[in-house]
Amino acid sequence: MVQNGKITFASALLLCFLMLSMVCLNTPTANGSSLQTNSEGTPELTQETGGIPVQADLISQSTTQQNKQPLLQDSFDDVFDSSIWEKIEVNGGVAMEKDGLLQVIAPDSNKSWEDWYWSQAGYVTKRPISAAQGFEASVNVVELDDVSEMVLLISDQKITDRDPVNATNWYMINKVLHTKYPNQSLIRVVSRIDEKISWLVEAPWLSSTGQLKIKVSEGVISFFENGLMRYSEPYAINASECYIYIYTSKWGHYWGTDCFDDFAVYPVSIDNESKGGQTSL
Ligand SMILES: [Ca+2]
Ligand SMILES: [Ca+2]
Repeated sequence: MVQNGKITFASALLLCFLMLSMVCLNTPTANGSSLQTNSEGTPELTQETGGIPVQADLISQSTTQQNKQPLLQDSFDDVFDSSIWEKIEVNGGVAMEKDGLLQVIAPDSNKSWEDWYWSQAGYVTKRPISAAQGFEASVNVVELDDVSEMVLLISDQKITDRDPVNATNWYMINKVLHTKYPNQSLIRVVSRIDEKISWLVEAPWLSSTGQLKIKVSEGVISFFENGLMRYSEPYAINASECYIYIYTSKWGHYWGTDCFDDFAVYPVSIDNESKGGQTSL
């Protein structure tokens, strides 16, 4: 009987834990008017135990761009290039090049996670890129262990004084450090078109580090994490040009310094891709 009692008690504990886990998965929503990239209402959260990347069958072919001239490129060699970038620094966030990296620094807000104290730090391109002609924008996340998330975002609007997700139209892919819930570190693909947010992918990340890439080609936008295609759909921003953002957006008790490196934007060559031949650009 004692043995059964122990088993029953352990089962009850396990059940309580599972129920608590389910409750915890419902990430709270940010207050106020600012749109934030929380996970509320995202059905993909149910995939947390599977560890199977969304659309894992769509492994991207290695899109090495060694034969193409980049439209933009920065390896962040300690000097801010004002011909390429403008800074996003909101609520004490700081973007700074150091040690050959773009460091994004989030202040200690001295508040709890639930207080939803947000800050942003990073870069946005000074000039827009032609979405009509297509491009591949990529950046490496080389460190993510302090701030909340590392974001690659494109938008037809340039915002530097608020969270860029306030823009009316954007697409993003981001790695999300979610240490409040163990094993809930995520890769996300999210869009906002005409103010309507769509949570397109939310799945366990491949790694805290690695390349984020957005490709726009022939009216299709595709998102890659560490070379794995996570999602693809028709490109829906009406504007013919877009700005490219790399930044962190942090909330609550997250603070510290994390790093990007090796940003590049390449043209896409339709002829090159379809024929596999050499096409001058
Ligand atoms: Ca560098
Ligand atoms: Ca760090």
